[in-house]
Amino acid sequence: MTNRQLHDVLAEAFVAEGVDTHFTLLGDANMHWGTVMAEQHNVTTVHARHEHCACAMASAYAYVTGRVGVASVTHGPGFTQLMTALATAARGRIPLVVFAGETPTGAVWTLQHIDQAPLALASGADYIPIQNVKHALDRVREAFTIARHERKPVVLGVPTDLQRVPYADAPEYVPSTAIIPHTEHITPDAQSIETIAKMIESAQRPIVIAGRGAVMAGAKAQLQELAERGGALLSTTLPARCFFDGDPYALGIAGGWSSDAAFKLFNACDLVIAVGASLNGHTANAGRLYPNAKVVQIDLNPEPIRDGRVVAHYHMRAEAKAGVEAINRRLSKDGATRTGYRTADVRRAIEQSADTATYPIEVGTFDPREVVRAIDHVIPKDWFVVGGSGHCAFFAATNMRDRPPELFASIRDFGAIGSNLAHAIGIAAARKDRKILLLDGDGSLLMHIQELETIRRHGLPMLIVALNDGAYSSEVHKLRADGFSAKQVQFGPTDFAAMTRGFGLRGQKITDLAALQRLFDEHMAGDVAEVWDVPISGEVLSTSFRRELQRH
Ligand SMILES: Cc1ncc(C[n+]2csc(CCOP(=O)(O)OP(=O)(O)O)c2C)c(N)n1
Ligand SMILES: [Mg+2]
Repeated sequence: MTNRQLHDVLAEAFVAEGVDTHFTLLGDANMHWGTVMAEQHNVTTVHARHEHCACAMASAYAYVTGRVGVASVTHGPGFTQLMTALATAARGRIPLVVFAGETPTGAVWTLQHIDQAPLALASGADYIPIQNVKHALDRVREAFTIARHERKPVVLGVPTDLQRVPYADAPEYVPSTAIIPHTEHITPDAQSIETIAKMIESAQRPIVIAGRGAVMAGAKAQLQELAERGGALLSTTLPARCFFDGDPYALGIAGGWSSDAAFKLFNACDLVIAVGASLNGHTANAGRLYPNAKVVQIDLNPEPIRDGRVVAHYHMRAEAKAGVEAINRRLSKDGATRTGYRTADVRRAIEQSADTATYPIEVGTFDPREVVRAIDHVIPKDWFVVGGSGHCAFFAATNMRDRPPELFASIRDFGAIGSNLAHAIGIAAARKDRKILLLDGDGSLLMHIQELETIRRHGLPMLIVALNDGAYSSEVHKLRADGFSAKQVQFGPTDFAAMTRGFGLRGQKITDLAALQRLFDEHMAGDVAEVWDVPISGEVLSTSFRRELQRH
């Protein structure tokens, strides 16, 4: 094409980076590039109804595929909408490239101008401006290199007038994958193996924590062997939830969301062996979970400080499976397995760890724990489950069983509500082979409910469960604990079923949990996304809130 302009060349570069899916909201400053991406390169283009959601969709897409997610926005107000999604991606170490238009460099004044770079930088993202056609391709490669290699969001700022500059003689683009150094297989270090084996041998009450790195490495059997040899209990981070379900010594999630029984066992443990887990503030419950334990971290990229805390006393750089196998080999030399923490009493405590606290349930509502268990019962195990964000997210995460952690995502890294519908859309775009189940609170869903229209327009297959207590219950419980009225955050239930039908989807109010199987069969026959509006009691406290509010 002889009349190629910079936006054509930039689109070609993105395609050369392997981009085949793109999340956007088009405006003056990205509409030419976006149209070329969609129509000349057949890049699957998901048109969101809010830029925050486009960015959150791209983040979830990147999270589940391991590829660089791509979003694009127009300049000024299109860009300022991104802040929460960018901060979430930055904290979640999500590789992302955001194509952001900038106002024209040649204009005296433009209504929508704002200095975009400081905003991006404040969110934790990088900002790379393209200021000259000659360096444009280098900047694109740099953006993808940083996103891939450093696992962070990078914004490429491209002024609209520069995008229209003819660039017929652009050189061939060399993608970032051609220049990123190949990471050699790391052989676990013999000295580290010996040190860790000795720590295990001298521990009385060790616990293994598996993170997403362990799940991705497929290290379940190796970790179970390690725990058995070392007399350790097993636990997971939230992203690795259910990894050891069915094992009698599995404690469930480590952290603020631990059961009371698990929390007590963690409190008394003297050694934590974390594998493929960053040991962030959630997992360590800000230092409260295992205050007296020595901590060993086995990870490809061990980081000494996370969320303000020194995470471990000893690190071994290794891939999860290879590292654990090496320790198992060393432990197997003397043959014996240790009892350690695997006593009959502990096993009984784990068996009895279900939350049985009772609460008054208002008429016409359900106990959220029962709701999630009933939903878990009817949803096939091969569905992809997306977690929510408010108080109710705890119930959704802890009442589902035996689900592959590879088919679970809960991106909570900035603690924002409102992104989960967008996450579910990004995952639906990434995993076309799966049906998606999203469980989210009424407040979070309403924050970006407009994306139901995106779901309908793109025909995305999903079932959304609105855990509807008509309130920001997270705030309800905290305000009450602080001695305040909760009225300011209790709005009453929204009719999600009617609203969803208004968007052209199926909507169903759930009045009987026994009817879920029939409703599920109807949903499958319907072949269109659906929202189940489930009235839940706002009175049931999560285990984590019960513990936290007591500390208050
Ligand atoms: C973007 C954003 N705004 C506000 C908050 C504060 N906040 C945390 S949880 C929550 C309530 C969410 O309500 P809902 O989704 O219904 O869940 P519930 O707590 O009621 O179970 C709010 C407002 C936040 N975390 N993120
Ligand atoms: Mg709510």
